[in-house]
Parts: sequence; C-alpha cells; structure tokens
Amino acid sequence: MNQPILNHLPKNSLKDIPKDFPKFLCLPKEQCDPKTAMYQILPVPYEGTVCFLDGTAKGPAAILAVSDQMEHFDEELLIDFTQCGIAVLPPIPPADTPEEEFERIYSTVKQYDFFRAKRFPILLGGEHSITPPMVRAASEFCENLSVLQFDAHADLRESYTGGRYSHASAMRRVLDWTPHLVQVGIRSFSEEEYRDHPERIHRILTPKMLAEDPNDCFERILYCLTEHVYITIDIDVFDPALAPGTGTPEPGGLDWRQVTGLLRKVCAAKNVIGADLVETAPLGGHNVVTEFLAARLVSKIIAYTQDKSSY
Ligand SMILES: [Mn+2]
Repeated sequence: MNQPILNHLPKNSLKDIPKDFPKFLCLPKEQCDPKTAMYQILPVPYEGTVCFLDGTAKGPAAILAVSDQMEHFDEELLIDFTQCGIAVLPPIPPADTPEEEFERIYSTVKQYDFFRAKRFPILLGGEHSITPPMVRAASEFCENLSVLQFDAHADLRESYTGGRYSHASAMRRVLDWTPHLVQVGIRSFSEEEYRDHPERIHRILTPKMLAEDPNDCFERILYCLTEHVYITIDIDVFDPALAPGTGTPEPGGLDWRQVTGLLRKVCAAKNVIGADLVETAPLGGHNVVTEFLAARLVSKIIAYTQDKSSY
C-alpha cells in the first residue's frame, strides 16, 4: 500500500491545494500523501444548478474542518485511521456551466485513474450533479457496476429547469451509464419520475419499508446490486432533525444507525469501489451538526471498507 501507484496525477495538481485547505482528521503528513494513500478525498465545491437553499459549495471545506475534532479511531470496528492512508486532493474548481462541470469532473477522475491504481476515491460535494461523471468513469473501468444511492429524492427527471445535468436529474444521468441503481431512503418523487420509470419502483426502498422490515430491505438491496458497487450519499437521506444543513430538507428521513448499519453490511458483502457524499450546506455559526455527521460518515465509509469480515 505504500508504493506510489498514482502515476497519472494531473500536472501540478499537488501544488494547487490552497494552503489553508483542511486535511481529513488532521492526520500526520506521512499518512496523507496523495502519492501513497489508499483513500483519496476529492473536494468538488460545485453548486451551479441549486434551485432552493444555497451553500453546498462550502460543504467540502466545512466537513474537513470539523473532522479535526474527531478521534483517529473507529470505536465500532476498532480501526486506527492513522494506519489507513487518507489524502485530500486539490478541490476541483467550479466550472461555469453544468456541462463543463461534468467534463471537468470526468476528466479529473480519469486522470487520477483511481480504480486502476486500486485507490478508493471519496468525492465531497457540492451538489448531487457531481455524481454522474464519477459513475461514468467508474463504469468504464468496472463492467457491470451498480450504484447504491442514499437520498430523500429519486432525482430521476430527464431534465429540470431546462438542464439535463441538474442536481434533480443526477440519477437519471447515472442511468445513462449503468442500469443497476438501487435507491434507499427515497420519500419524494414526481408523477413524471414515477410514470417514466415503472421498473424502478422495485428498486426504491422508502424509510417506511426500512423501518418495518430492515432485513428484507437489506436482502433486496443485495439482490439488486452487482458485485462491484459505487455508493452515493445525499446528506438529505437523514432526517432533517439530524442533518438540517442541506438544500432541500425532507421530513421522515433515516437515522444514523439505519444508514451506517446498511453501509456496513453492504461494504462487507460487496466490493465497494468508491463513494461520494453530497449536498451538505453548512448553516454557519455554532451549528456544525450536519458537517460533523458528514465527517463521521466519511470515517465510517473508510472503516467499513477496511473491514471485510463484519458481515
Ligand atoms: Mn436529495
């Protein structure tokens, strides 16, 4: 794990990290070298198509900043994060249009070549439209990739307010690259989304279904996923009481144990190749609840993908 495998780092990219941009967990320097670290956190502070509350562009820096207050140890699986290798890459500068942003993320991810280098990328958004270009790159490397989405919203519209690359069309664009999409925590979709994707209804697990029969839901998730899985988490999958700092808070969301419990089981049962966490919009002041939850979730993704024996 310590030999440099990332041979295709974008030119000069490592010099472009703003000096004050926070590290994850504030780990010692040798534990967060992008050339050798297993986990590669890529901040994508983009919010070009947000339609309600803004601020998610500030998400990545806020999540990393509060991670400084977390232990370097996973209390559940007893994993020492200082031994994991966790780097923060330079943030992708936001593009002027959604189409350019898609190309920018796609080409950056291709240059890093995470999957061939056997690195685990974690993208920090930013809005949900950052997911499709990542899925495109992953699906080109990994045949038969499936995507597990945690979200309040189905995001299956063909386009929204005129844009095919809107955050509200994120999962519709994911379907351009793989048909294997499982949607967890969904509690808001339009009549158009329901009508246009009748086959999806079997792959949508609502909070009510998860509360009534979590084991059956987990079996269905496993059945619908292929071996290689990319995970995308919209922070609004959580109940807004737990994660109020987000653009479109929907009542009736999942709790911490439901989300982390599912994540742990899926990471143990499947080959999870990468993840993203989107739509954290810091509220400011002393209300850091949402970014703290997001930072802990990043640490859980790292812990669960380290540990393959917990299923
Ligand atoms: Mn959402």
